[in-house]
Amino acid sequence: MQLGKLAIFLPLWLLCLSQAHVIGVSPEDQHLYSAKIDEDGNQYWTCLNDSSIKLQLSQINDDICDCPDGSDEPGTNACPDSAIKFYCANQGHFSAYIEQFKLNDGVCDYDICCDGSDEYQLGTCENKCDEIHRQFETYKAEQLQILNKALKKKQHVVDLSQRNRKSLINNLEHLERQVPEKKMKLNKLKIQMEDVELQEDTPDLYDILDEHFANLANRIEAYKRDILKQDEQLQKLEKILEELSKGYNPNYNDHAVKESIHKFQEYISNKEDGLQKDFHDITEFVKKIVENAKEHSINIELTGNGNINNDKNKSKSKSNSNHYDGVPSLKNMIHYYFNLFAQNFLIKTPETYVSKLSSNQLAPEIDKLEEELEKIEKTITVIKKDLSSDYGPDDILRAYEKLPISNNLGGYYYRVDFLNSIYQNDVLIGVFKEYKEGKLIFANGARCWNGPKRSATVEFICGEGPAIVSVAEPEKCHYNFVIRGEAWCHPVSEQELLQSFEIDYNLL
Ligand code: MAN
Repeated sequence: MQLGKLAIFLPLWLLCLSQAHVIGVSPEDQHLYSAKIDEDGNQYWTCLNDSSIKLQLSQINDDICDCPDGSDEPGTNACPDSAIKFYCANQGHFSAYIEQFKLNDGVCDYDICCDGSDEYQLGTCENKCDEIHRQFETYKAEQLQILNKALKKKQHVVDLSQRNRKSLINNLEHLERQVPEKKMKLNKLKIQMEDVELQEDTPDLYDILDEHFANLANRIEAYKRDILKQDEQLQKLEKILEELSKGYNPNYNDHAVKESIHKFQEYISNKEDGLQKDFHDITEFVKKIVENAKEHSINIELTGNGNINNDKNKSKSKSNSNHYDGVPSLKNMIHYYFNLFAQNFLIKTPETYVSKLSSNQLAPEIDKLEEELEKIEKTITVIKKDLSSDYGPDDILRAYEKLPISNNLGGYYYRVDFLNSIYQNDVLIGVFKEYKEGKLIFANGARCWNGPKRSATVEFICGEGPAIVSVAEPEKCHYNFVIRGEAWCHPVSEQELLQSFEIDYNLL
């Protein structure tokens, strides 16, 4: 089918005829320069950014700027402010775009247009793409070899930073595990301390007992006086009866008198010795009991059933229990009731058992534990902050944490301790502040004479290292460091290599 006939059936805007090759335009964009046909069958073209501006096809690349965006002059330098660049095909190498002002200026810009097409009007630049591409391939191979070596070294650095991170995490976990255990121990000690303090503050039960015993002693003293009085009267009575038994006249044969005297003599012969010695020293004795009780109670330990279990007292209490079988002596009675009282009122249950340590012994232990805990918690905070800090991709700076580097540059000895500080001879340039946008920031260094505090920015480049390759002082006492190292290398694309590639013109 002929194109003219097709035009009858298709809307005009769809009818775009293929246009001859437009110089300066890439093959992908050639379609933008296709001719359009108006209602009268005439071919035309419109500016790319303004379709109201209709141009003849011959106005494209006619060295006169017609379109505001310069799109009608892709192959000339007629539009000075045009953003449009000239396309070089660079067959055998990489196609590229060159600024229009470089077109046909008599200079062969082989670094961009290796085919010399930027000088197409003069035709003075022969195509050097084959040679340039050969050079590029050699450069690429060298660079990739260096880079692969560097990336292997980088992997070791990454491994080291991961190991450093891991050990930090291990340390954190170890410390975090200690916290609950230590807190529990501290709590226990504090509870013990409270109990001990309470115990120490509580009035001594034995002092209270002492008072009770003193009352008891007074009452016993009163009984004793009564008994002594009665004893005195008894002795008087015995004396009367004794005199009667010696002086009565047996010849009167008075049966009642004889019977009474006989019973009296029987009474005298069976009579026991005088009063016990204990009985005479009641006050002293009660005092001694209280003292003994105090002494013994200190050694009291608890058994599971809450009974007194005092080894020292075991044999005593056993022998004492034998005494309770008979008529209790005053001494035994006091002992018995004291034990009973102590067991019922003085013994604490095992749950409320208090430490044998005094508050003076507990306090330093608590202080020590509190200090330990505080130290641990501080370290935990520091580690957590460290772990959440940005140390670059793959945490790379962590690998250099304890590996400072140094170099003599411009008459100064520089020492960079990555996450710590930078020194110029013995002058502090700055302490590590942060890692920001790929750079290390150091601040708060030694103040400059009549100037600010010293500070620095550290940038990194890929290459053999780590090494300080340059130090500049763009402003007074602010320093720019460049550090080179494999850790800052990364795989590169062919396009990136092309950008760093430099032609050896001697070989052309
Ligand atoms: C020293 C060095 C220099 C700095 C001057 C400022 O000489 O730290 O880098 O510029 O002091 O007085």
